[in-house]
Amino acid sequence: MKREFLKFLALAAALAASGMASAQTTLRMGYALAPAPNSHYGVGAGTFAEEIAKRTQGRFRIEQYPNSQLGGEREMIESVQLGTLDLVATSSGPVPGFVPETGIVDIPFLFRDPAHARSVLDGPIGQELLAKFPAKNLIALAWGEQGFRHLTNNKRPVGTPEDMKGLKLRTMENPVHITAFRTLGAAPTPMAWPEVITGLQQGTIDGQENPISVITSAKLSQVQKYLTLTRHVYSPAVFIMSPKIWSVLSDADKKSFQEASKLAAAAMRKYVDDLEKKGVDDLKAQGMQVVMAIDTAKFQSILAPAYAEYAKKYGQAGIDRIKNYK
Ligand code: EAX
Repeated sequence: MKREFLKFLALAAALAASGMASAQTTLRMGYALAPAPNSHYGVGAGTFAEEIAKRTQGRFRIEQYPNSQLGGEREMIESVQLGTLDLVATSSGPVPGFVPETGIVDIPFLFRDPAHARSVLDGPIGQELLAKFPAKNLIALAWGEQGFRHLTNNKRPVGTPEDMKGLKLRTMENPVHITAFRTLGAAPTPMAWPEVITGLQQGTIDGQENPISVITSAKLSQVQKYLTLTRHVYSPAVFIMSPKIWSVLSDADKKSFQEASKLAAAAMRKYVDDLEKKGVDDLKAQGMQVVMAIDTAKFQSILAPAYAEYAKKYGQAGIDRIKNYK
């Protein structure tokens, strides 16, 4: 009898162990654009999935939900907050609505170049911002990237701030961007990304602004005639995870998720770098009329009242700390 019982125990333990070994947790990750290789998000999510599988010996599987199929970015972040979605790779657009302090990185003409932005976001300033997310029931794993944003529209070639007057311009649902475009004299219309292409087709908006990565991936050359390389603002992305999942991960798994997100961000940045080189030529070949540069100082001087507002909101010291960061 005793022997039988021990046998039973051994069997139960073996079953449990084999069950454990094959147990796989599937996590869902949403993002706005096409899967790899057709967008920087797709490439980032793909890298993330591979690295997680490798680092956790397949215990975690990342299932991708591209092309806004789980909603706009604000909705996806809300779902992550509620725990009905596990992960999102998103632009910074709606993020200040959740973590207001992050709006500081959306200030126009703040970053000189990608190297400056990347060193700020990967350094203490960027990490301090990521550390603000848990208080809002979100875990920010790492900053990713979209590139510098440029203006597209169907009305006219925009070369000067005057050309922006009255343009019905879709902006992200981002208070910093809305202030900037209002100050420049455009008519900013905040709108979730999934509505933008229809809005451009139907003429409810004249234009929008996004990096070459997004313009290319979303095939905006089919619905927009003019492109101006304004580089008016750097566009970060961020990998966000639900605390519901994060809180039950072992320390080793947490480390794997953080490392995987950093490699995913690196893959996004490389993709953006490659596109910056050839993307504009491709868009020209697709028929877009391109204004290659603007007088940045002129735009900045018109933005003076907006800069005063940002200083009041985020503190001039914090803004200068980013500007002067080396
Ligand atoms: O996340 O909403 C936007 O303009 C974003 O830059 C884009 O959808 C990619």
